[in-house]
Amino acid sequence: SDQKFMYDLLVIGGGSGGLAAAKEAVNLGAKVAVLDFVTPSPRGTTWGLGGTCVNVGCIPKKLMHQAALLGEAIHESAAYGWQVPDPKTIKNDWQALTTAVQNHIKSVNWVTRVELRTKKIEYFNALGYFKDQHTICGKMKNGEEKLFTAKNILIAVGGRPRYPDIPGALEYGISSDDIFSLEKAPGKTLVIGAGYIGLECAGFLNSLGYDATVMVRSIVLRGFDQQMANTIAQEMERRGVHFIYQAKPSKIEKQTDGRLLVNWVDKERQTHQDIFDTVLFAIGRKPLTEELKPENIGLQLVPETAKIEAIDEQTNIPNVYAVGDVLHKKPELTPVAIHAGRLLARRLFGNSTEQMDYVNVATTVFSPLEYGCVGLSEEAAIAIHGEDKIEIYHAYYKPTEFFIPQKDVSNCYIKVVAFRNGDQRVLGMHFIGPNAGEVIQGFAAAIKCNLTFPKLKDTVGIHPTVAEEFTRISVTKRSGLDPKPQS
Ligand code: FAD
Ligand code: NA7
Repeated sequence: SDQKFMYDLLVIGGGSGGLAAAKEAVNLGAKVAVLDFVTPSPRGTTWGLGGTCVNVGCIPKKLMHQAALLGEAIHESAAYGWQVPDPKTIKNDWQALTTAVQNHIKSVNWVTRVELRTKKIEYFNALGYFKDQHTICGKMKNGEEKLFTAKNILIAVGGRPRYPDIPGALEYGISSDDIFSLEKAPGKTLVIGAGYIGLECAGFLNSLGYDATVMVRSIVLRGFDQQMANTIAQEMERRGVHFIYQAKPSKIEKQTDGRLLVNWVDKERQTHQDIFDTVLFAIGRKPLTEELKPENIGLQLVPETAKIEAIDEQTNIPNVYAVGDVLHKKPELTPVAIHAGRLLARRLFGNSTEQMDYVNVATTVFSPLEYGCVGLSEEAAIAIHGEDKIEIYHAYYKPTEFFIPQKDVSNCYIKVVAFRNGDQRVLGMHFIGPNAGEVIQGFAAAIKCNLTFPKLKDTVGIHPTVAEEFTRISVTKRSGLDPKPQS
């Protein structure tokens, strides 16, 4: 280890990317410290070590989604012979749910703490900022400051939910930082923003029995295949989620009864209002880069986003690196942060030259009926390669398990985007239906191995599954033939 510095690697941010890099670095013999600090949300919510995914992201989100799926299953089970009490009398207990979710999170926080100790990664509950390019000042909870020096510094500070600049937003609104530990049941909820976080929250709240409304400024799920995105919204609407399109909130006021009066403006500039118990903002996330005092070392941020444009995770300051949600134009996903952090540590301390591949990363929207995808959307493929070069295959399908409870199959839909000629390489796969993430993950590996459409068709399905529908797909959009199941 370099005698000039206290550490070989100092990581700012103990979330998905930072912890993965720290663990890999110590495994390779480096001396490592991690600073992690959670600034309370505007309504005062705070949490432990591990970052967004564990505390206020993927994990609590998936657990609440699971609670929603179980509620659905209770209703279906009668059709399968289960003698359940009248489903209308079955209710979810919000306190019991949040307690179970929070207990799981606390156990993960604890395991993370223990793992850092056994691996001899030094952990400090301190908010870090740059003094110079090798020195970080860490501010502890009690206000005390401590200096840390390191040969290499990794920025893995992630981001936090944004709030709009309208009266009442900060005072009365909440975000995904608060919902998973909310003491009181949310009641009638307005979710503002139609990205994946907004749709997921509105989806599980509706399924848990709360009146949920999504306010959409422009389109649903920007960046995703728009036909798939609209199908997801249609399915949510069918299940009772309300959508207000082309609307922007303008004011939130608290009434004497404690409920929230929300004003919004439509595209004709007409003002509307309604009363909600909870207003949840899911309008995107802002990176926590300004707080690092980047000006102290001349660290460049992208002006429009305040994110970091790194080349192979290296910033414009050679010994300062960045991974995860702070990276400009990279997918904001936990496995992306982890993979990039791990590979970076191997390059820094393990003589590796392997670079992170950010292309064709699969993802899933855990809406009530899930949407999983990998690769290009229909519109992106056409924009990049031209309509003549692209073939779109699509199909509606009927999951076997939907028949007995007579579940609606109208939005179970899949799509394959491929080159029309040559090897007919598959460029994108899109799946709406049960267990979408489980379905898409394996196909993501196939795409990484240059899956072609003939190879997909030559794959023997597993019957009866929903994933096998991809091996049966044959109708092209171009043909105009009916993509509905013919049986
Ligand atoms: P984070 O995990 O955010 O960690 C950064 C840490 O650094 C935090 O603990 C922060 O408090 C701390 N910190 C910040 N500034 C400082 C400082 N100056 N000093 C010290 N510490 C600091 N991804 C998926 O892959 N799948 C999902 O299903 C999914 N669902 C999500 C659902 C929600 C509601 C949200 C909000 C996110 C979800 N994500 C999901 C995204 C995922 O959580 C992030 O991509 C991931 O956590 C990013 O990791 P990171 O290491 O960049 O940052
Ligand atoms: P996203 O995916 O950035 O989506 C934000 C949504 O909020 C999107 O529908 C926006 O509409 C909408 N939005 C943004 N600003 C406003 C304001 N001021 N008022 C109303 N609606 C607004 O964010 P998420 O929170 O879902 O996800 C966070 C990140 O995780 C995201 O960047 C993903 O890459 C991963 P728009 O389409 O801009 O009109």
